[in-house]
Amino acid sequence: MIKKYRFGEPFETGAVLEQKKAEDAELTFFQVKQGEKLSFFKALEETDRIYGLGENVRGINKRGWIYKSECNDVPIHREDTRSLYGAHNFFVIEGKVKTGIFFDTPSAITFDMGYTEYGSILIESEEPDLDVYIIEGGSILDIVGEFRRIIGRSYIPPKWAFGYQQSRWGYRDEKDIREVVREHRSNHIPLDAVYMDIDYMESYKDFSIDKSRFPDLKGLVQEMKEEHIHLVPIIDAGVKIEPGYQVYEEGCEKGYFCKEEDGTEFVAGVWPGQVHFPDFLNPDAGRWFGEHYRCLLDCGIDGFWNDMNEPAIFYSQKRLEKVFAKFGAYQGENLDTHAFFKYLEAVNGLGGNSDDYKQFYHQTPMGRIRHDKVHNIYGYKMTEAAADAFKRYAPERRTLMFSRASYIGMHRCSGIWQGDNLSWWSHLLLNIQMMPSLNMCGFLYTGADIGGFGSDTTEDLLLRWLAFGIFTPLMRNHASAGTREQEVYRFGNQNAFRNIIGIRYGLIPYLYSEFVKCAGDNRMMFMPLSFVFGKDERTYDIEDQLLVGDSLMIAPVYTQNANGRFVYLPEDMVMVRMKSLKEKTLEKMKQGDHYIKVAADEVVFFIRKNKMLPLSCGGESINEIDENRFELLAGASWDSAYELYRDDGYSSEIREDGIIIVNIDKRGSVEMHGADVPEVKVLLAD
Ligand code: MIG
Repeated sequence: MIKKYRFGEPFETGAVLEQKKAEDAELTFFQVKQGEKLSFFKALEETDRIYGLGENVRGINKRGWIYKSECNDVPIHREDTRSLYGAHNFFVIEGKVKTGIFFDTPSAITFDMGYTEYGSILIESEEPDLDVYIIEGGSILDIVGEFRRIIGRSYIPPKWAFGYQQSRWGYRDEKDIREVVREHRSNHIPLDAVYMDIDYMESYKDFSIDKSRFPDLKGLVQEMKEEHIHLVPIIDAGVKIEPGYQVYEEGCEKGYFCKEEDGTEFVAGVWPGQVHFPDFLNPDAGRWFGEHYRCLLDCGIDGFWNDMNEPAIFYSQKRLEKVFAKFGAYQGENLDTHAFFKYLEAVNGLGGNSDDYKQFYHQTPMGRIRHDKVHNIYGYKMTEAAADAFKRYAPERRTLMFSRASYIGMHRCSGIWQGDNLSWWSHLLLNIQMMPSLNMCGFLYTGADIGGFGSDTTEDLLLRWLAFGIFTPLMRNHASAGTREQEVYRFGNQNAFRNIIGIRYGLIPYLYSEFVKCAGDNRMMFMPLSFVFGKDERTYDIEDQLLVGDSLMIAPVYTQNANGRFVYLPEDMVMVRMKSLKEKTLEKMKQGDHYIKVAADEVVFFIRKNKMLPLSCGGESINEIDENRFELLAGASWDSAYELYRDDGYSSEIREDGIIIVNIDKRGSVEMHGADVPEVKVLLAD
């Protein structure tokens, strides 16, 4: 059951689709106090666990740390970071009683989840206007399902977006792009997309193309399509201030940029130097910005990533000027420690300064509003503007879209990537642990920068990361400028890379089928074991194994120089060990603890009891996957069942008759129901 409680007059974020009447009664689940901030207090039971909060650091159980929803550009995030790129204010308290809670507010809110006092949680909202939703009844999966139902169906990307994708901030021109494609194709490493980072633009101007580096983008897109490669350009939030540049001129003329109190446009510094921020909270401005994606759609582009839309600010012009003035005063001085650190503080305080978010305003249907009060939905509204434009200009197909900043609600029109991580083993673990939290908040199409974005990767980290990444819907290798090159063909063990990525293509029909079913039924695709095996207390502590869809459990290796790891099986399962799609062994294993060896060039995962995995023969791009022929992997002498969903992967709707029901009985005979049943071969583990 869902109850909604209203405080003040909240700004409509768009997160919840179902318009529900607020309760007349007061919220009693929390002790509510209006002091300097609006606060919500709740004592916890010793054994309560807390799940959710989407994109955040630390483990799956969020108890014991303090998180702040305030979309932030944090390229070096660590265990003690409080805010990342998204704001996902939904969580579940799981204990003797189970309760789902969603704080719908576009401004900053802090979740002290047993940080100040392990025995209680304290939630503090900067603004007094917000809606609180309380969901009670049923299991944690029921609660998540109920929440997902009110926020609406998750975004479904085109099927090619499940292929392997290669990116790097540093591909400068069409020659670089062609080389990436050639290296993959000639080494038979599967690939479906290559990314265009900010260098394709002319002086980092949105919707411009640097002609000296991309003389014929339309031609290049066509050439790539023939190789079954999609090009995916980046779009940044800030619009360069440059007289004569059309987007800038139009935005000024129409009054579509964010303004300061006195009505002049707010000036920030980002990649292009000085920029204005489009006012995405003004629907007309959003529509106008969305129209500009057309120039790329018209070149045949069918995928985008929206960046820097927290919005990230390197400096605001006014603060920069103040700091310059300060510098002047320091010049020629003998800087003592105090003065020196003041100096440093001033410089370091230029980027992402929260006071800058108080300097500009939005013109919304609800009136003028200061940015900090709606900060957390800025990236969401940018991305929604793009997605609405795709519906207008490319209605016949799905367009790939994912964003860096996000708020719940954006999950209906876009995926996210998990921001700038680092080539750290701990960030591989973070990637694993973030998946279920994001799924709880509606974000199904997601993945991290495989291999790590910042700092230098190593061959073994990349191999292990890929061995996990083959399960994430977004599987993209991406790295920052200035770091070690990390396309897989740069490393020695070519066979291992080719085979691991090849395994992904065998799994795609299963992953896609699970993805679409989870979107359609408001379910999670990545779950901690405890969500399903809740009666088994051992599962409460397991934060490095996940259930992936209906049939699989994974237990990735995420430490360097490990030859294997301990795995806990909550029930009897089939262990699948693969060196490649062809070289694989199946073995039935008993419920309990096992030490499993996993070499760096292997993928090991588990098929649940009475479930099965339909495995395809793979391919070097999505279009090569034969969805009419499968191997069915399962345990011998079990009854196993699976519902396989298939569609063309491009048209916008879920196909009603796309499901095939597959059963294998104890003797190993197969029965299938549905239209166009595939050819199957059964592979059973004894
Ligand atoms: O300030 O476009 O997260 O993926 O490569 C860095 C350059 C700007 C941040 C994104 C990253 C991208 C990079 N961008």
